[in-house]
Amino acid sequence: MIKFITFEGGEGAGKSTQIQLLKEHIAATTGEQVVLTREPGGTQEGERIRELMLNVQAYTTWDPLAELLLINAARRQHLTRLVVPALNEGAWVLCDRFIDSTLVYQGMLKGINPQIIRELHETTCFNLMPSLTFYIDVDPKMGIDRILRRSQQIDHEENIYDKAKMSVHEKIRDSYVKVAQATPKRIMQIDGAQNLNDVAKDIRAHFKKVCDN
Ligand code: T5A
Repeated sequence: MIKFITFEGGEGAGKSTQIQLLKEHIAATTGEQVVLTREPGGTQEGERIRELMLNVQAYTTWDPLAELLLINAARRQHLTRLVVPALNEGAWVLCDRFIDSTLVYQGMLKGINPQIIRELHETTCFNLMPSLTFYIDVDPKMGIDRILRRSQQIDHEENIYDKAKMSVHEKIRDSYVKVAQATPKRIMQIDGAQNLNDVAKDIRAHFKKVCDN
């Protein structure tokens, strides 16, 4: 299903910025409805789970498997209440983070067997996969630097990962690169170190290529 598109990347990669730009591009070029959403979250219930999971105290208290179950609860709610109905109505759905985040953060970073993540996705989330994923790749130092600059400019809620050590961010990046390389048909790696407009241009070019095929 070509209309389900996800964005992935480490902290400060530029996902939220680029997903908004692609939303505007798709709405302007197709005239169709585009739903922009995020994970964890996307529904009232899911946003409450996001808060439980990502507040600064949460990192040390959640057992990794318990955290995975929370994410899956939020995801199922998100899929059944928002994503699947929107797709069934013919809308585009653009989601900021999805299953690849789980494979990277709960799988490769926190050590949960990826098979468990996949089986849970299959049994609780219809095994729904995006048709296209943009992985925005940046050096973690650049990503964290952007977040620090943003926090000086605007009041933006920091999450537990924003405060993690650089070695954690390096591991997140290595894991994303592995996931992207293992899934080249679906995941397009984009150079996020470029300026905003050039990143957006690369994303639109690849989007057009996929739509034309
Ligand atoms: N999580 C999530 C899990 O552990 N498991 C899961 O299954 C899921 C789904 C969610 C957290 O949840 C975890 C992983 C995550 O840590 P989040 O808020 O979605 O957190 O993720 P963040 O990466 O922390 O979001 P950020 O908003 O911090 O980063 P973005 O969205 O990648 O970056 P963006 O677009 O907000 O940009 C950050 C700043 O950089 C500037 C922007 O203007 C902004 O100020 N910027 C650029 N500056 C220069 N050049 C560019 N090309 C720029 N692009 C953006």
